[in-house]
Amino acid sequence: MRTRAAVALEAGKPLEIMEVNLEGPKAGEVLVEIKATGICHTDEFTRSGADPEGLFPAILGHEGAGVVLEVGEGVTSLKPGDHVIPLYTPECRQCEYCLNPKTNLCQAIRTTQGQGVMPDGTSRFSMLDGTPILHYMGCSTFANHTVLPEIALAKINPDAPFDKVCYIGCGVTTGIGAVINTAKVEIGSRAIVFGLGGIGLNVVQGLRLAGADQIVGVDLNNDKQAMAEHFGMTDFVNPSEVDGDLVAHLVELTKGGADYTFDATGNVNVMRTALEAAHKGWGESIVIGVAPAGAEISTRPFQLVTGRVWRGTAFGGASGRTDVPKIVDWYMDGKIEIDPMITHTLTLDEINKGFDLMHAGESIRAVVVF
Ligand code: NAD
Ligand code: DAO
Ligand code: ZN
Repeated sequence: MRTRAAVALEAGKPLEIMEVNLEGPKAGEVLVEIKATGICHTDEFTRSGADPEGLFPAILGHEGAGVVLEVGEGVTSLKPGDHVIPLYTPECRQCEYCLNPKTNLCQAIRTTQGQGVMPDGTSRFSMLDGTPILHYMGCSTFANHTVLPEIALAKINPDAPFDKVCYIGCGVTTGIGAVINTAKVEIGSRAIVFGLGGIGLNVVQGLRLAGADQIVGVDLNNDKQAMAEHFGMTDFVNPSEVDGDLVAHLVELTKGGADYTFDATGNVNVMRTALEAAHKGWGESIVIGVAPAGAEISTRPFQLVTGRVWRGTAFGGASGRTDVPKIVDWYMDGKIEIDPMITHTLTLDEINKGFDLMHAGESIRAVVVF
């Protein structure tokens, strides 16, 4: 079949909207009509050329929602008409990683996914002249239709609005999951969230859901304060307005350091501040942000000797096929909020505007609706 897609032809260039060929689903695969997709920082990391593992030409996008149109041979858990969210972290429920409750990093299709191809080693997308186009993060949601492995699709409530729940495909789950699955925050905790963007705001609402008493938000941009307060932030700190040492200021504000701190900036200096602002003896710091290629974190080892813990999280520690449908239900039941974070809605033809809004710091999430 043919479909319309935003194609990343070369690193650093705007995406090009074009008709592409899409082969139907092979065994174990599913054809999905994408109805909406968020534009995330990670798409920009790859589009811009900053991602050393970025491959081109490719169809980017990994935060989508849509409807199953056709299933390949052997697919048993999905049928045409099912509503789904693509998963860049799949859940095969059989590999050594899926069988270990300590991780969500299913490895069943890891190698081929990283190479931009389906598990059989080939791409389903090509240019009209036959040149192959690579998949991205196993999802390629910047296309009106895409093909995914069955294990990379979460079946969701059919009443859920695509233009909102697509955000659960990355940002919402990453932020809330970091609190609930990775940190396992207890009621009454004190927490600090560094970076109040698309991920940090969801950490803030995850902390409110977990019953944290104090939720300190840290951001260089004062415009982020009002939205973060709406989602549960109790104190706001702009590091550029703090006299003296930021760690000392945060330790004092949280009466000895926070039980939990979260980096949602991707800046390794911020990651160090986050670790050192965690409480001596028990404070845990969770790294969510993805740092630039080659960047390294450092601190004095004595920070760990004296009981602070440094931990990382991918996709909020969520096992997608199991957890994503539950998070969609939380949204449908009003337990979590998404709508105010979808600040812009665009057509596929306007997708490059979504990246401009991100650079200008004007959007939390821009969503393309097909
Ligand atoms: P964003 O740009 O929307 O938000 C980042 C926020 O950090 C902005 O509000 C910015 O003003 C603030 N900030 C920047 N530098 C700062 C500093 N020095 N001190 C305080 N605040 C600062 O980005 P996002 O979409 O929220 O993503 C955040 C990070 O999470 C990115 O690195 C992204 O790649 C990563 N991410 C990780 C996962 C995962 O599974 N671990 C998933 C998705 C995204
Ligand atoms: O299993 O080795 C692996 C890869 C897991 C990929 C996890 C990616 C999480 C961070 C990327 C940001 C996603 C938007
Ligand atoms: Zn697995």
